[in-house]
Amino acid sequence: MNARLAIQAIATLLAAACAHAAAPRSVETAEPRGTERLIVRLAEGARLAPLLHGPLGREVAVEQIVTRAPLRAILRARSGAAADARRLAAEWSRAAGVDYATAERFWPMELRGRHEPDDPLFPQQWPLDNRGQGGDRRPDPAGGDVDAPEAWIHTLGSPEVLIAVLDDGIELTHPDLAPNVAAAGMDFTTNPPAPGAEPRDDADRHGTAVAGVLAARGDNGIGVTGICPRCRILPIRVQGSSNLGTAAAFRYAVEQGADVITNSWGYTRPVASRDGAADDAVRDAIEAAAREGRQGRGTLIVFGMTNDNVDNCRAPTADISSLASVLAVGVANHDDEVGGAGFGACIDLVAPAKPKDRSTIGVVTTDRLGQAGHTADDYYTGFGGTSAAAPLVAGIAGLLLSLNPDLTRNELKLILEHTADKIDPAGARYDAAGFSERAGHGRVNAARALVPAAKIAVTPARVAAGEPFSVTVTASAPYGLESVWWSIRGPGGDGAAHRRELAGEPVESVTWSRVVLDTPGTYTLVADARDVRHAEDLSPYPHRAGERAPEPTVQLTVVERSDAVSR
Ligand SMILES: [Ca+2]
Ligand SMILES: [Ca+2]
Ligand SMILES: [Ca+2]
Repeated sequence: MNARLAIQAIATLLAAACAHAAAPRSVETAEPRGTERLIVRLAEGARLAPLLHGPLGREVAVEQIVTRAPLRAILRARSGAAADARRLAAEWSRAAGVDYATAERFWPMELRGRHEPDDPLFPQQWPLDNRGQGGDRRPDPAGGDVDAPEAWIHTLGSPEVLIAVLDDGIELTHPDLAPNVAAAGMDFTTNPPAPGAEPRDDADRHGTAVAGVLAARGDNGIGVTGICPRCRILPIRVQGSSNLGTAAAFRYAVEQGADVITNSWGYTRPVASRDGAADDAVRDAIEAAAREGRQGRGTLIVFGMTNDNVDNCRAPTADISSLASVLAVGVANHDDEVGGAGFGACIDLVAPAKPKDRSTIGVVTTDRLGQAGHTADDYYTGFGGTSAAAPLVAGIAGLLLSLNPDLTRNELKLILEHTADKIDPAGARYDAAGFSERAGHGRVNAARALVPAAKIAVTPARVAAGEPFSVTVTASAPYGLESVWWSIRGPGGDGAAHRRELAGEPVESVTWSRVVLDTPGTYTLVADARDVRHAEDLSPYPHRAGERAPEPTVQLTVVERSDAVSR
């Protein structure tokens, strides 16, 4: 079977699995479909020929010798009947020298759509998988989270991906963090900086919570899981550092090979600088990291915006997140509502990290051990806000880099933005380009970010027969795009695909202009995109945008030519 056929087979299996899920329960007890084929394995040293020449051999033909030692062979019932294959398998399995014989059967199967870790506090971690744990009563339990279990079937994160946490130190010996901590880190609050980024005093409890959201070890049977359960953490202590110390911390992170630097902090009053956003030394270090880190691919620098409801992108409340080289993260709540925190023209994304109100559960994460930290426990259930939103986004970038370490900083940003969900349209008020000063490009979605995703737009959406319109397909794929295409379904559409081959860029937008339709009616335009790995990868990874999610569509109305004249 060639690779493309295999992928079609997987798609067919997926369709079969879906059909099975929708079928009545009796399907589960029905005999699975069989064929005339059976497979036998002989004991060590046993030979097939004597069996074939005896009474067992009369009704079968050898289709294939699969292996010779031990001997495995596929046989075929000469009658062609599945029932005979099952009877023959039973007879062969009782014969001397036969290890087993079993008939071919199509057992119903489904592709695993989720990976649920065994960490005991995971069921409380609603930003990863929202099932209404927070006491909210949303009608749609699919929202209000980043769809982590659906993302984790593709990767749990790679230990090759290093994410620096600039904060007030991290409890390095916490059993849920220690397996993912790359190094003891560095403390930049002193001059010279001191090795080790442990918390220093009782007030230092924030970084331990941030690190847990990012990369607490998952599937280890204890505590919580981070969004990137196998990424590595580089701890760096900056709380209380000077501008020179903070700038040095960014340079250190880059020198240590950080792929992403996550920051859940800001200055509490405007910095004396040209725009009040960032001191020149810090600004320079951030811009250099974004430009030159990762051998020129660029280090992704993520900042949480303020938890105050102010414009972080303009003076006098401008924040470090207003720098163009920073990915600025705002916050959404359980119910996928935005608002109540930092906003403005510089916001890129929001992440679900805000409890609905004081009565609902917060973000559950690691705490300093024992009496130290937020609680007397080793875990804390009351974290949240942009401090938790930033490491969620940083960790999803880590998952993307685990799939494709060559992605540039800008490509990471574009993929995260392209695949974000446009939550809370009433509160966000997205513009025509899909941007909102309250939600940025939307709420991050890890599952959508990790697979090919496409969107289609048509302008104008209503034309006269023969009047030109244009179609734009925007797509992303972590491995890079091989092609995008779209087709028309409707009265005068021929269904033919308008295809564009691409050169492997991870995000592309392609426009077909001056398209015309001569037959009035309502049309549906359907888009899809495929990644460059589709031909060689046989895993259940969906290599087409339409393979897992519904195909992206848009409606177009074509009216009579006379209507256009009179309108
Ligand atoms: Ca979900
Ligand atoms: Ca854990
Ligand atoms: Ca504690």
